[in-house]
Amino acid sequence: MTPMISNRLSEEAYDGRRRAQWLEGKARAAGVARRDMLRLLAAAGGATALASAAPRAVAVPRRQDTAPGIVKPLPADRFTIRGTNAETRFESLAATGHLTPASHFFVRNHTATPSLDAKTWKLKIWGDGLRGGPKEFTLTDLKRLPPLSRTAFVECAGNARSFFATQQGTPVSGTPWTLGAIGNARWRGVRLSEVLRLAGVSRHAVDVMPRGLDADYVTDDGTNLGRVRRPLPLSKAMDDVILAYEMNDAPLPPDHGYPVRLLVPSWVGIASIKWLGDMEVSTTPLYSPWNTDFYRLFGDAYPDKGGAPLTRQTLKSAFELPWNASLPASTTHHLTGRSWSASGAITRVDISTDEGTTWHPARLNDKPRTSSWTRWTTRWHPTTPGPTTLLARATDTTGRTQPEATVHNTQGFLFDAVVRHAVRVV
Ligand SMILES: Nc1nc2c(c(=O)[nH]1)N[C@H]1C(S)=C(S)[C@@H](COP(=O)(O)O)O[C@H]1N2
Ligand SMILES: [Mo]
Repeated sequence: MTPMISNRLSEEAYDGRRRAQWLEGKARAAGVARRDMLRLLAAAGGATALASAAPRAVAVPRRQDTAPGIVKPLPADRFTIRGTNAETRFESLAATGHLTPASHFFVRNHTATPSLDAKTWKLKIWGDGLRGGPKEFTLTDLKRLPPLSRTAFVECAGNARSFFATQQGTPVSGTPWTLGAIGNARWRGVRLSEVLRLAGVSRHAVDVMPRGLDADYVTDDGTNLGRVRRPLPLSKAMDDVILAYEMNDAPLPPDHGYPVRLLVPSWVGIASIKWLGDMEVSTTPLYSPWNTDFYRLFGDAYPDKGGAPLTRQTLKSAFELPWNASLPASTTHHLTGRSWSASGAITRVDISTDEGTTWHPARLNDKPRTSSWTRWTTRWHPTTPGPTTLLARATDTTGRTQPEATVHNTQGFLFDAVVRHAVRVV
């Protein structure tokens, strides 16, 4: 088993360092125009440093439309860049429907989006859990199999982790996401179970280990953890997992796993390995840092050596409003938001505008389904100007309701508490 290291690693510091390295590389690369440099530096919040080096440079707006290793544009009104990752601004989802277009979908990259050729791409399946030898599948091979579509969200296990610090006063390590490390899309592809059967999976197999084709992940202290990979028990792999080649009726965009990613419905985002390259099938349990050191719960409330590897995502709600939004008093506002659960469909969403003293149900606008979000609306007629907190609390078919606080874990996973959304009545 891999030795414990993650508790010493700060994902956030790593992200920052990666960004600095990337900018340095870009700046050194021949032919980078000053305009682009300014743009890159503005994106990194480094415009001040440049301004002193080049006092005559014309100020450029903070367009923030790029991030290290991400291919698609990241306009500042839709995304907040966090190191090598891009968080969706929840308020920008108000302009989208039930499905999140790629133009608004968050990106979580451990390293950088690779440039892959679908024509030469192959998925290699290998390991002692196969009856015959290794098997290879081209994209054409996969597309010959019966296709299947499914709407599901991909959500980072660390989504909303910043609220451990800001709302509960217990800081955690990792990318300080607010609520936008989630997107809901229609995924089309083939069943992993079908491909595993064709590959000759044996009845003694217990785990599979999908692995991405992106670069090795090197931690802040220089440890090379190899390529992003995380074991999946065979029971899940043979259940509802999809080898997806389309997102919202178009080929997967580069940042979301082109040409083929795994889509593991309901599970933590890390399970849905992007840019899939190979998969080991094993008769003994498999380990990678992503199921030993990361994506488990560590902390006072958990066993000394940590809880079991995370599987299902949790339950959350979010308003489609900017933080500290100004809302005029004595006006009826139609507030919108979304709630989601990985364990069951959303059965109700309750709203409070008086610190949780009274709650009233929001109107649900989608047919609620597990692992896909439900949009809701509520009316609010504030009378008194001043700072106010909006609360939205979801309940799902298993009877679970969002709690007031989430039990602390050091890496800030699975935040499920009601988020206190600050607004100002003006
Ligand atoms: N190969 C590879 N797969 C990956 C990752 C990665 O960095 N490399 N990040 C994972 C994590 S932590 C999450 S939350 C999701 C994010 O998917 P998205 O970028 O399409 O939103 O992809 C997962 N799959
Ligand atoms: Mo993630």
